[in-house]
Amino acid sequence: MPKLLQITAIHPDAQARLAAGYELIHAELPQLDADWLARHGSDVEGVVTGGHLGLPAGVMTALPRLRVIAINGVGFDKVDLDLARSRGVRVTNTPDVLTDDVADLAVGLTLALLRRLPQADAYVRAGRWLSAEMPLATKLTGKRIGIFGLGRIGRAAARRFGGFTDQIAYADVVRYDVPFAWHPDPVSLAGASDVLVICAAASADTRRIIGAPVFDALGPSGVLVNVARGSIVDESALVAALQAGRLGGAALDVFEDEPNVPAALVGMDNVVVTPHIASATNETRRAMGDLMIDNIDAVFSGARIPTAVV
Ligand code: 8YV
Repeated sequence: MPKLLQITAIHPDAQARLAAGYELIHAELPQLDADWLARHGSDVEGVVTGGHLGLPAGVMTALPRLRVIAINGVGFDKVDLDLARSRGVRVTNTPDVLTDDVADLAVGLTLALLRRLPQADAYVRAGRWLSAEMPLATKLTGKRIGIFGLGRIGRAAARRFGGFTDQIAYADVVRYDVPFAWHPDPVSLAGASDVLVICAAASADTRRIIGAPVFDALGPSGVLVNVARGSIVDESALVAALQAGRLGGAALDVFEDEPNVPAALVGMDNVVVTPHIASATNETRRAMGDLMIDNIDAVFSGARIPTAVV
């Protein structure tokens, strides 16, 4: 049986299927130091990782028999694709099967932020409803929604927000034939949006592209929603804009240095934070695990790889 280094947890059903076909070496990223790699590196023929983890270049180069990096996720921003190509290592991901969940969460976070659902829940639990009505919140229906990144997830989010408003715009490097207004950059999009939803893929081009000028364009009644990657947002500029009241609020599933969330964000009442759960449903994580294993099976059997990145 081929030997796989597994550095992320996957759905229990997928885990059972993986264990039946492969010899698994479990480790966490911080354990993979020079010592570990010297002892086990030459055994590893495949790596099972998450989109949020990827595989450091130094680890990839210390695995001489590596044939595949299988990502249990759609994002491949944490894998050096050129390095993989140059070493003849295949890289696979799990697109499509998680699109619905991520788009669902974009709507859920927007509603949670505008309608203050976490506060409302806490209000009832604390018995405060017994003495006073909760303060009023903000309406979603009719608001202007800006989608940054109109790929699969951005489109799915746009379809869902279409149930709340006909004012949907997007910014993307590509101008698509879609019934939404196109903006060439996120600042221009933010200026035309009440809710800016980040759905773009992380890359060197999108790194910290959502910064102070975007927050200023959104303004004190605008809000930011991020279900993509923390690296796309300039987190300290976000904290500064929120603290100064220059931005109305933020709902974030992803952060620059997960699982560390800046204390300043956690302390703010106009911020909703979730622990990178956009694809974290039973149904979707099972489907992601299955697709990831289909990819690995294909690499080792020589069949066509269902969803190869490299
Ligand atoms: C997961 C993700 O958190 O798909 C991605 O790129 O970030 C998420 O779906 C992760 O990859 C689960 O392993």
